[in-house]
Amino acid sequence: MDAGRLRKAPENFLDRQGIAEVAAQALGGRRDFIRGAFAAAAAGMALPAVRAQAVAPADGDPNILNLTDHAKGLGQPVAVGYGKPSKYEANVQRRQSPGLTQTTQASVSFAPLQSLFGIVTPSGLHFERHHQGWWDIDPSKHRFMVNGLVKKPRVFTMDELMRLPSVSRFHFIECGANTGMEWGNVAVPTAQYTHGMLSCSEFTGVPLITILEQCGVDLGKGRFVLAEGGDGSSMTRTIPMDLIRSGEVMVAYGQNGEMLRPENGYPLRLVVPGVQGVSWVKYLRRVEVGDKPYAAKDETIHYVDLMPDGKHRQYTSIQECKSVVTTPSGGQVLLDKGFYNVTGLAWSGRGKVKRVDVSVDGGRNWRTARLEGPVMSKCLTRFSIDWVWDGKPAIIQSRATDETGHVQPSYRQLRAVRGTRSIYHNNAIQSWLVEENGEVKNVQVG
Ligand SMILES: Nc1nc2c(c(=O)[nH]1)N[C@H]1C(S)=C(S)[C@@H](COP(=O)(O)O)O[C@H]1N2
Ligand SMILES: [Mo]
Repeated sequence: MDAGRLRKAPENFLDRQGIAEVAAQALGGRRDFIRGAFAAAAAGMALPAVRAQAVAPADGDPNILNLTDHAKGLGQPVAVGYGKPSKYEANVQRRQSPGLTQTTQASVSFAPLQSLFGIVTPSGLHFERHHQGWWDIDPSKHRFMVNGLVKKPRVFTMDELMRLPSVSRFHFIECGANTGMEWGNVAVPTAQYTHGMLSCSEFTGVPLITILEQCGVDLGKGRFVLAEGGDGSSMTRTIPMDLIRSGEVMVAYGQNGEMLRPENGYPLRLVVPGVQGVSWVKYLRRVEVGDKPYAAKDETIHYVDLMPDGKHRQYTSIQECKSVVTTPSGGQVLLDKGFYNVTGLAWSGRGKVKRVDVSVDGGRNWRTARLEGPVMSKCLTRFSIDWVWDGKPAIIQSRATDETGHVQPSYRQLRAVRGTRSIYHNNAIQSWLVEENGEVKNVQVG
């Protein structure tokens, strides 16, 4: 690997050779960056022995002294067709979690949060959760039906839907099971696996209320809507009419400026801002207006929370205020003490993030982080704070507060209310331990 590959950036995963090369570079004086070391850490291996490598001192760096080939020759012709990332970014991938059963028919892949900047998830890195596999559905044959408590039940083609007035908005989507393994203190190694069932896109579509009004919806009796997917999972979820009347719920065909990806519901999905991912029904083929919740399987058996008193909590749809530091985060390695830009993501299903505090001593002291604007409702918000690492062990945490005043709880506070038997809806504070050798580990702090 040449020094041109090295950059000050939150990094993804390196293979063993990559780690050795980064370590060798570091010995050459370029020690102020972070590289991921998950491949070695996850396999329980020690970092490979560093090959001593002759690296020129900074003022004699051949990469700045010599004229490069790309400065002398003719570059590639225009890249017509659909563009791809640089080959040097090949480690930035969605992955199955080492904490879950590996299947060939993978049911969930996680987004590499530790490698992303800003708030938007590139469409090719959006997490996936399929209950019955994904499909690439012919949009000319896809139909969307509206029935139930409406005067004029109707079936729409995609062309008809795309003629209606549209809106585009940025929103996060988080699976209710995100961070679920942490309930059992299963320390999956990276932010990709702890928090990667989370993505954020600009979605384009038609507000569902516009479509329902065209069909003559009875807003007196019609207090709930059942949304149904066209895949074999029989994915059906109840959406309260109050959410739909707010205009936020969208029948979406666009994602980040292009059509939805097949994995994410092409050609049509429901966007339910602030609500857990399961309600964002993909391959949307029908909505039915009704007068009570539908008690579908994915809201009575699944996505319920077993409380300490032995009762199940149902219809707990809103994703509460939450945050995670993505750099430094598990699997990354700080190669030297000194300055770091601690950065991460915060979000709330109830509105805007108001404030994020960061601790580097396991929650004893907190400092308020910078929020990058624009801060949007039910959308990821990027935060950053300066940190000078003294080379001693440190525990890094972030704690978000939303505009309703909800403060992200510690594990102790969350368990006091929710007990220990949940799978879903964990919004506790995440802790990353920075060890003296710079390795960053997933730990739980009470
Ligand atoms: N039709 C259909 N819709 C679905 C699902 C599904 O399996 N089928 N999975 C749900 C779940 S549990 C989640 S978390 C989100 C995931 O959306 P994504 O795959 O675009 O990330 O879609 C939801 N909508
Ligand atoms: Mo989900």
